[in-house]
Amino acid sequence: MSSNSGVRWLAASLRAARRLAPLALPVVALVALAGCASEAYPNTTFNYTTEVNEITDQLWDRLLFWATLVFVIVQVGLLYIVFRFKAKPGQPNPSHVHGNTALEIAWTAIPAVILAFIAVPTVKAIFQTQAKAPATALQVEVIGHQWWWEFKYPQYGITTANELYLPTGRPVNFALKTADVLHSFWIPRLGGKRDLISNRTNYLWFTPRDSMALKALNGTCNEYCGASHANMKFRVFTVTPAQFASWAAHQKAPAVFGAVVPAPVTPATAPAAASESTTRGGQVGTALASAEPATPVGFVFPRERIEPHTIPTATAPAGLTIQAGLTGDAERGRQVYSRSSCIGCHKIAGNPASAGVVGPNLTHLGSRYTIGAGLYANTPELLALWIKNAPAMKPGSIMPALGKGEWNPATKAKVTLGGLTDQEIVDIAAYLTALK
Ligand code: HEC
Ligand SMILES: [Cu+2]
Repeated sequence: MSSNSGVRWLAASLRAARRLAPLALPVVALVALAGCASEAYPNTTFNYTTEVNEITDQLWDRLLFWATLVFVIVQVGLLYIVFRFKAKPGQPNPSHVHGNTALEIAWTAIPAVILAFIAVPTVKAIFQTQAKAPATALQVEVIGHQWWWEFKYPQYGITTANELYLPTGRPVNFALKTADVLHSFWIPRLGGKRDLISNRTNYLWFTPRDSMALKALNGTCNEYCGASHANMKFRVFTVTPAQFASWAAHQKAPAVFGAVVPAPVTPATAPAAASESTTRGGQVGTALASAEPATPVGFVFPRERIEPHTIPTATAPAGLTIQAGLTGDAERGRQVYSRSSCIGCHKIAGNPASAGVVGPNLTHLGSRYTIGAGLYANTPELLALWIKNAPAMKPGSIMPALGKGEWNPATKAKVTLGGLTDQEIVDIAAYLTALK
């Protein structure tokens, strides 16, 4: 490229840039807004909700400052040289020089100084965010599974799945492990994404600020882990220490079975179904119409505080349906559940038959808001469809299709022997919904 065509190209570029100039201000404003408006961007990580995202954000601001400074200086120098030394007609070739010690020392030393300005705060931030957690921290063991999250609170003897309760004002120390492949644990609003690595425990700790009390937050897997990686979500509920204590005390105990209000799975028969029905057997045997459990359940995150961006919106796949008009019976569901394959994979404290550890712990499923690792709302209808054919609801699901006549991708055959009828499924859904 001759120097003339280079200059022509630059001039054309400048003309194009001038045409685009009016766009510059809105673009800058948009980028700036994206960074600060946490209400408009409810999953933003650029806010100070824990020490970890504060440290990270301050480091980022500092790097951005130095990077911008260098960029501006380099560009101004570049443009100056381009215009000051452009070829003029009749001008002789410039003289060639070879080496300039002063210049070379300068352009080695200046970047070294700039790097020091970047390296010192970076290394400091690494040490701060990798430090050992305070001894008083709440311990939470996080175990990634294809494709769901197991949460254990060893200090409280609690095992749960896909919904994490965190008290504010107390450091929480996550011990991150995986049961299979790599995963990555991230709650954007609280900051501090960290990987789950096979045969190793990673740690991450932070303290949700008091201002974060009573918030529902999204959590995701951020390391590609197979077919349903994108469906491996979880919810975080930040609560006050007193609410946490109440929740934890109840989670430790078996579910209160009897707070059952079996809504019909399909709206068709709603009025008729609601009027009959009492629980048969069961530990409690309260009337099904009564919404009040016999024993008070612990604190559950209030539904009205759940903001739209944390409510699952997935709908059941076309073609997967449950026969209309069936009403679930929780006690009958308990019996069917307790003699089905479920018990080999799931644990329900208080149901001695059910001691599996392959799938999520279902002890208090009725007080969770989501199923399928945050993919679906926990409604009796979606729960029934999930039990009928989990792989159709979530590609690759390790939980097999269990409804009679359903296609089971694992065996490449239709479910026949031991397949559940729609009535049995709806009964099991009523049982699980009753586990508050
Ligand atoms: C072979 C093991 C296996 C069997 C059998 C099994 N499940 Fe599952 N179940 C799983 C796994 C694994 C998951 C997690 C799937 C996911 O989210 O990717 C799961 C998820 C669930 C969930 C959603 C839980 C949550 O918090 O997201 C429910 C409810 C459930 N199973 C109920 C049942 C019932 C009821 C039965 C019996 C009719 C049953 N399962 C049989 C392995 C099994
Ligand atoms: Cu994952």
